[in-house]
Amino acid sequence: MKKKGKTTRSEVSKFVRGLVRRNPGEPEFHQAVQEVVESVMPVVLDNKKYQDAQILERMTEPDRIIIFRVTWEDDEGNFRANRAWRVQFNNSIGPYKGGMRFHPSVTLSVLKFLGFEQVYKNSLTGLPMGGGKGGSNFNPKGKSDHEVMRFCQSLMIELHRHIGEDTDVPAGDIGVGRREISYMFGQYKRLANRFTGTLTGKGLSFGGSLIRTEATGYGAVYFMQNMLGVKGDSVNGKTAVVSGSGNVALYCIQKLIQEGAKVVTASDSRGFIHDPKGITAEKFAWLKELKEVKRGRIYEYAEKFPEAKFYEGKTPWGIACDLAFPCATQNELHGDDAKKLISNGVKAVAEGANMPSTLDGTRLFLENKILFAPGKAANAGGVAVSGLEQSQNALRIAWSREEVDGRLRDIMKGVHDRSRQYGDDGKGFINYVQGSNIAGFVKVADAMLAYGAV
Ligand code: NDP
Ligand code: 2IT
Repeated sequence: MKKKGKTTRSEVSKFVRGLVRRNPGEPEFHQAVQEVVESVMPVVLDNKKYQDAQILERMTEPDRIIIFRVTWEDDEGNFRANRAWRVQFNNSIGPYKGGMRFHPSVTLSVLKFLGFEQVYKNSLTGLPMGGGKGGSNFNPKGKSDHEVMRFCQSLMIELHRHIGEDTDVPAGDIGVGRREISYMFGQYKRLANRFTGTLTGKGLSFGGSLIRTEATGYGAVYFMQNMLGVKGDSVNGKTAVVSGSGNVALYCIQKLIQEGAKVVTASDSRGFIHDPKGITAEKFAWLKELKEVKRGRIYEYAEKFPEAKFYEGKTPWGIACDLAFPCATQNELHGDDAKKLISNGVKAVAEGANMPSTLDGTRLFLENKILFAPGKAANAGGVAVSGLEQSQNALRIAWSREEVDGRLRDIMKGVHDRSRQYGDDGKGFINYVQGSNIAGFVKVADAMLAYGAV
């Protein structure tokens, strides 16, 4: 047994060394692969069919990457240029599917990590979706609606030839919400002269799905409910710490309030607010308007509600809580933060963001037997409802809120149960990292084996 453990470890480091050599200067991509390979290596070592097929080498190489320049004109009449990418990672079980991110920190490494994660996440949902991701180093913050429109239209002039309802279906992510999807879809429709479900997250009057806006945040809370449910517990009455104040964070907060939890924090890249009395439904309505309509900053919450305090340049992980929901961005929760949460008695963590915990942070949660739901499981609700939007578009129908929410709840239970199946150590602990990685991997790997040399 010990010998086998050692072999697994050395095979993981050998594989990751090769990956780093093949993909220099891509730390986020290395990190995402390392985490998955640590989980799936024992399965690969136990199955000659996977080794013979070089399955890990193939699954860590994207099918293709499209890189292009986006030139656009700002409101002062200056020409501006950005770089954009679409990483089409793996379409073994369905058309490429995944969001577009607009943020100055976007690099190829970031999009490869996100595309790689998306492959496993989409597999876990049980829906027929492959994995992809795209984006640009364009910064929508501070830009006028017209500037954002011109950027989106220019981007789509290139992207439109690479996507389609049966090829690749982009959606939103950081910096890409309803406004950006609408501009991109409008331009896609014009160029393709076809009205199809080629993007998801659309407006409700032109093919969007009810609950898509809420889906990622709601889904993270449903996943948490499933984890706590195994222990006969629930979120009701718990204190929760949430990071971020974008799409995922907002609807995570809303669902937590509805389920009877007390949410005491929210944040953005400038700092976090702590409201010891909790964000009530009334305060949430104000916050939602601040972020979604006024595009305001989180410190304004502390100006409006004097019981809250704004902590500039800080993250919320030092605030005592039962439940933690990192919902902002990658690597926002480090080993030291995990230690603070654990010493303050955190019971469970569900990642609304993609890879918000560092490898150190994740290890500490698992070693301390904290219920820990990794992003690819906990935030799968967003892409799952995107998948439901694709189905509705294909059928040319629109389901009710109740119908979509019911399906989302069922899908999140499915994601939970599949992750539990492969992550239960038989001694009372469920390692959801291992479970979700293996469950996501097996389905895609087996499809690739069936196809032969692809
Ligand atoms: P939004 O753009 O709506 O919000 C992002 C939030 O995170 C903002 O509060 C933003 O603050 C903060 N943030 C972004 N970058 C940083 C940074 N470098 N440091 C600190 N804070 C930062 O994005 P979403 O809510 O859609 O996405 C949040 C996370 O959830 C991402 O990891 C995304 O990949 C993931 N996700 C999103 C899904 C979706 O459906 N939208 C689905 C599944 C996962 P500020 O305004 O100051 O930049
Ligand atoms: O990371 C993600 O899963 C998303 N940004 C959502 C992708 C989608 O296609 O809805």
